[in-house]
Amino acid sequence: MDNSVIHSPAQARVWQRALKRAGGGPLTERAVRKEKQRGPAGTEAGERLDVKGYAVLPSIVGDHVLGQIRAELAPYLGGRLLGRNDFEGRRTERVYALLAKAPSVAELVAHPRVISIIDQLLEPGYLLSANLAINLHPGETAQALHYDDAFYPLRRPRPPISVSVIWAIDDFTADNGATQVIVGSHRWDNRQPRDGDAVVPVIMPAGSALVLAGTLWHRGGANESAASRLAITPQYCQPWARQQEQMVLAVPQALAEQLSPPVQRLLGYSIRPPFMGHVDGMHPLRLLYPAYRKRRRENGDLAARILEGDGTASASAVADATMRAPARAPGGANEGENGE
Ligand SMILES: O=C(O)CCC(=O)C(=O)O
Repeated sequence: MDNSVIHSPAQARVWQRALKRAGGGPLTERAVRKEKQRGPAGTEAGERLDVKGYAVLPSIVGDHVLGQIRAELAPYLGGRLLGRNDFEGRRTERVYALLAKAPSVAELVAHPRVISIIDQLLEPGYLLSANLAINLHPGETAQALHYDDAFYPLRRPRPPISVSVIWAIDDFTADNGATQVIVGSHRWDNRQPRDGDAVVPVIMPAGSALVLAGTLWHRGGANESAASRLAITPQYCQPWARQQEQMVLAVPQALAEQLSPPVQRLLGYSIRPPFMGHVDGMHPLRLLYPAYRKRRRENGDLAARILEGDGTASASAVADATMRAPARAPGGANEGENGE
């Protein structure tokens, strides 16, 4: 059975080349599309994920974004949200439903460099399964080793059903609880970790992203430093798998309306063909955009292309078709075709 992270060598090649060419800069959808038309090339980051089960994208967001996220999270990090069991960590704060509390986290969730990798690992229409802040306080002990898609009851070895990203908001150091991984364990069958398995800390500067296959054994390390270690971890799952957090309930509709269409789709305002995710027989985006049906009638396929995100509509067209849409639905919420 194919238990690699990358489902095909061709997929791997596309995003590795695009990453390489981006050379540390933002990786756009356009760059990935362009790469699809080019010939074969190197396999750097893809090999890392495929062979090791994880890859690090160093320093891909700057201090400004990190500062905004810290400021938005500050009201939730006063010691009220300590873990309720050893897995969550009794000296660890966990903030869930993050997009309802810290909107700047959307920049991490939809970061183009990360998205271009996940696009290659999961099927189109994948969802945001979980999205939380993990703040390890001094004295926190190492977490139990686990893999993140373990709650899907499907036998290993297998491709991952989810992909986790752990963003370092603070530097991850050898002694402050940096995430630890067992390299290559994403390929294991039902083997459990044993004494003697090397558990390696992933040391990276603030602003870096660690991308982990959902099948990779890992844990939060012990925080033996004098300062806390803040991470944000968006986790993405196959479009046919249940999300850990019920995102459309976790993020109130009025806030979801403010998010970008790609993030709205990740929350669950999307259809996995032919009809998984419908609401009352219709596309869930109708709940966010009452005028969607009218716009579709007026603009032909434009609204659909934008809202379904096939990547061919420009950002300004997105803004036009979504933000300036009239507030009332022309014909009542129940009108419409399925899976539009
Ligand atoms: O905090 C970390 O570094 C990892 C946490 C983790 O893996 C988890 O809680 O599932």
